[in-house]
Amino acid sequence: MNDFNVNRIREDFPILHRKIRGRQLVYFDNAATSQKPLSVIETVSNYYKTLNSNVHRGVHFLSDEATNKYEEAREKVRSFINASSVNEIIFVRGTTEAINLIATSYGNSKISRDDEIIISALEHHSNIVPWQMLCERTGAKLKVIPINDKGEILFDEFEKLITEKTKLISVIHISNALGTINPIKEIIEKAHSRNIPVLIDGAQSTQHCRIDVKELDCDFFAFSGHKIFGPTGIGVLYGKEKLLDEMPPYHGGGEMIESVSFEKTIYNKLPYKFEAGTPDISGPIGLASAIDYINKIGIDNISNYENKLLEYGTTELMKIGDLRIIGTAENKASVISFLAGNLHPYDVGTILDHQGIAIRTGHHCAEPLMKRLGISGTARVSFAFYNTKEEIDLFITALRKAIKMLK
Ligand code: C6P
Repeated sequence: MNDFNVNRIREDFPILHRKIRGRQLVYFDNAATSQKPLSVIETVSNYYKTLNSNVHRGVHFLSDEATNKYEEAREKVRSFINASSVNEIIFVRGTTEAINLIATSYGNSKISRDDEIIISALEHHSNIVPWQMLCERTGAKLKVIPINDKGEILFDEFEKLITEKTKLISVIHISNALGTINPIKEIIEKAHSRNIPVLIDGAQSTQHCRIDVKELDCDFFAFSGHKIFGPTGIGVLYGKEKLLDEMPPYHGGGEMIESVSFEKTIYNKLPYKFEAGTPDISGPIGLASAIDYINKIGIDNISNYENKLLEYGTTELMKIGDLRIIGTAENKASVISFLAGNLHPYDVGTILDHQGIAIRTGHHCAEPLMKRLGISGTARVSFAFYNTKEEIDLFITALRKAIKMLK
């Protein structure tokens, strides 16, 4: 981490210099969305200033240039996650849309009555509800891998859930609510030994650790641009080409067709088959800029630094009496959920906000997980590589103050 200079990095993020209620902003809500470096903001702004045009349609110069940038962005994403081909990179709105695409397109064509889909107790609503909707449509069944009290999935139980009726396994890589890092490589290996495809919800992992879809051998992988320092409204669905090729389109309309007549429509080839209508164009271009930024810092440097923040934050929080960390898995990313005594997380969050500290409170879109843990929600801090130990100190002081006030 010798060349990792957090103060230098912070200069790249204009919003980090904002004062909130007269105090220096401490932004610890990175799992909800990350902040953007100036290079990303300027890339998006320059797109509209100099490049704005529709893609894959025009014969004119601007359209050609916009199309090239859009497709260069696809190549950048391919290389970032080490996919085999740009045909495996589908631009979508975010993780939520990526999972809905699979649940609808793959689900409707490959899953039927009495088939089984396996998810885990750690899932975000985005990786629960689309499968429930599929089950309602088809009569398939949803099975859930249980977890222990630390927030780790029970691998033995997972193995027992697999049957000859299991048609898909869809699991979260890193829990947004607890920070647990799931053993996805082992899950994928086990699933593949039974010829079952696996979807990984990478919404909370792509910004924290190196993703290599070829090495993981996952069948589908989903992530959101806004959580990896890119714009909102753009995300990525990776899918193995063979599987995507066999799947029917998700949305119908322009761009996803080869030819249309009232008698028959021939669909476009990958990846365009899944990108109906005018896409978000500045989004992928902004996302490519975010990937450049991550590559410049180095994802391994990011992981190492964030692990130090996690360790420091956990140690300092544990010094506070009558405070419980929710989610104590052996393998964790830089997310810490906690409950202070019997104080309501919302009250804690509100008082922290008055001191310029942004955290998230509530069920974190993981209501079944909260139910499993016997709580209604938590206060959650989530760190990014531009956060500092000094900010953790400010947070701890403010939290002690909040606890004193609320008791
Ligand atoms: N979690 C959080 O504060 P979208 O909204 O499509 O970009 O991502 C949805 C999503 C899916 N899976 C996981 C693991 C997630 O964490 C999220 C988003 C945010 O934890 C907002 S609820």
